[in-house]
Amino acid sequence: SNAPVTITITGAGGQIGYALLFRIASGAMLGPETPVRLNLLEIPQGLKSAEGAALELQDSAFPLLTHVEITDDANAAFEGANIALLVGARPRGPGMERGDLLAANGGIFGPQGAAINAAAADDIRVAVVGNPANTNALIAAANAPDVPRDRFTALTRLDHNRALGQLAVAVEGSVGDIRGLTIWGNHSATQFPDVEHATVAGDSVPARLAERFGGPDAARRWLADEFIPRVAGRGAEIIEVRGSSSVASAASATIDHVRDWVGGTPDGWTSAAIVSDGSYGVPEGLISSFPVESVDGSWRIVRDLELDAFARGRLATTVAELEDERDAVRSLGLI
Ligand code: NAX
Repeated sequence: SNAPVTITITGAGGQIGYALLFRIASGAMLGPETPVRLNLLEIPQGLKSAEGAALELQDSAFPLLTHVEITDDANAAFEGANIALLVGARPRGPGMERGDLLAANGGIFGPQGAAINAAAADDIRVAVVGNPANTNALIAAANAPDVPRDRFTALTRLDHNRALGQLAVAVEGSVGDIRGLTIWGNHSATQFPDVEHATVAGDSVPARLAERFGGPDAARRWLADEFIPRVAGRGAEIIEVRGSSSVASAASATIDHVRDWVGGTPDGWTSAAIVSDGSYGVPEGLISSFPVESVDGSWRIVRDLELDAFARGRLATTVAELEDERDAVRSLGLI
């Protein structure tokens, strides 16, 4: 049988951690043939919750789960890690300025990057979920000079999946028939969910929307005034309706991201925040969401998509925010 894959999960005692662990142990992320070892990293006050989850993992008797380790020591947690899911982060507290938030997260993602550099396996793949995810990934990568930059990614798959869900309703299609959707930029309110190249069961999505809303101008208004704000604001909507932030959908998107990264994207492109090589004018080195395919275990940016003036404007706005965050963490000495 296959050798076990070691997966480190930070913030494993939290909400998303709880939703992730059981799906990973069941084989949803790496498939039914791959045994998994779980290393759970928490801060001291989160250890009990992680221990409780570990007891329930034992009680679930997952045949693929070979070992669970719980620790508050980052070097121990990333020892031999093949996959790292960085979920634990410092949320914005009352009265906290952006600089304070970035500094607090620098204090988490800097040392975790260094521990990954020191202890992880050569094939380490990192997915940052904790917010601000893109910039936390940038900080971790900057502190792991021996790890190839392209191993550090941030999650925009939840935004992608949210966009699929909204679009399926609008075109009266099913999410599984939609291709060619992209989330560009930052995992934040400035993100740009782009349907210009999307198809549903082979039909052009913009054409279907024009039919549905009574012409291309009306379709464009719906995209700008309803669809984009709904997708970008979905996190807030979930908090409003549910009384607590997205958890199971965030875990599910994390599973999708890693499953596709390791296993490929035979059904066409998806979205992930990866280090920019300068494509589409996104400054090199920023961790920005792109249309990506996974080929031989690596993300590749889908090239040569035509962006119209609207798309270029939206992309410029979200990239400017990423540059601001990068400049802020640079001036704080975090990268
Ligand atoms: P919780 O507060 O339930 O869990 C966070 C856990 O992280 C806690 O148990 C805490 O003790 C632990 N933690 C804090 N600092 C740590 C450190 N230095 N090392 C290890 N563990 C640490 O939050 P949860 O709902 O699980 O959300 C986790 C993160 O995901 C948040 O930053 C949240 O903003 C972010 N999200 C990101 C999403 C995305 O699409 N990228 C969507 C969902 C979510 O909002």
